[in-house]
Amino acid sequence: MFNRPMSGSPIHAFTLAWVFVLFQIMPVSAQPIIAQPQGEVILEIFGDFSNKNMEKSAAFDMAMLMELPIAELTTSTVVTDGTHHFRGFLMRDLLRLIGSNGSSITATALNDYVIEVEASEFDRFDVLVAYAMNEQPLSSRDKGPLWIVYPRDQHPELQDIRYDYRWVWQLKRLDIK
Ligand SMILES: Nc1nc2c(c(=O)[nH]1)N[C@H]1C(S)=C(S)[C@@H](COP(=O)(O)O)O[C@H]1N2
Ligand SMILES: [Mo]
Repeated sequence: MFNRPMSGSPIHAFTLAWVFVLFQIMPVSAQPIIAQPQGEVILEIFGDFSNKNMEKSAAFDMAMLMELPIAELTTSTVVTDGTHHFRGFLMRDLLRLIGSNGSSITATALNDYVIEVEASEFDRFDVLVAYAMNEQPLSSRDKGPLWIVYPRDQHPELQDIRYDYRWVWQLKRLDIK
């Protein structure tokens, strides 16, 4: 029993003191500030998250979305022939940026197609919000400007109709709850 570390040891107290000092000098909120969109808003997010840049939402133009860490993926899709190279950002990086507190994400498209997805899915899989396919920007005539793309070739369990309908193209809005 004598060689067990004692909870009141000086090192432990020192560590606690250091953590306390860190909290004093850190900014109150470690949340990144989301800038105001300068261009056309192409994605707007509503609901249960902490980091807004509008009164009730977080609004993004394309330039802001392209500042997120770039994620790439080559996969087949259910609506095109062969495989394609997609570039965009990870849905979970976007949710982290806005400080999402929700467990359910509802995605809405320009044609008012709506689908609800569990937020934990975006931690389990590298789901992209793509803005380019085969080095070309996605246009709104062709699934763009934003298309939710699942890594379907990388995970056989995603090759399923239940996931096919989560590939929302012409994504315009997310609601978090
Ligand atoms: N914006 C938008 N995305 C959508 C849909 C839609 O109607 N609008 N349909 C979903 C469904 S039901 C499927 S199976 C896949 C493929 O749909 P498509 O074959 O009509 O392109 O896209 C999904 N994404
Ligand atoms: Mo479908």
